[in-house]
Amino acid sequence: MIDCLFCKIVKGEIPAEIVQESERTLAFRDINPQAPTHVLVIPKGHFANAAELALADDGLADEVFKTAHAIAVAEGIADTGYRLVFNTGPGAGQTVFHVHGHLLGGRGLTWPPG
Ligand code: D5M
Repeated sequence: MIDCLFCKIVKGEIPAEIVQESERTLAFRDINPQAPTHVLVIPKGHFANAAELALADDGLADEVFKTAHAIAVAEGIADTGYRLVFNTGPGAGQTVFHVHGHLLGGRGLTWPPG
């Protein structure tokens, strides 16, 4: 999608701190981190949100989840605990409409979220 920020990161048109890349997924550090580890995990293909991704290609959703967990292990936060958040829709705080999982950890995380 032409005007999608995360599609531009996938194409290398906008810089990002890449954490992990596979044929179909990309993970990079959030520009405005909310925790010591705050990584965004995305499919390279454009899907507006988590529901669209799961309906279109649930194998790809699986890859996104597995990628997030592998990064949590690599960052040393898998054992203490981490949060994987998919804000879905403006009412939930989604601002970039290319599905992304926020992988958050490295500090105590309270519940409920704001
Ligand atoms: O989350 C969108 C997230 O995207 C938000 O936490 C900031 C992050 N963001 C925005 N621009 C960039 C760039 N250029 N690099 C890395 N991270 C970025 P949402 O759930 O849609 O509110």
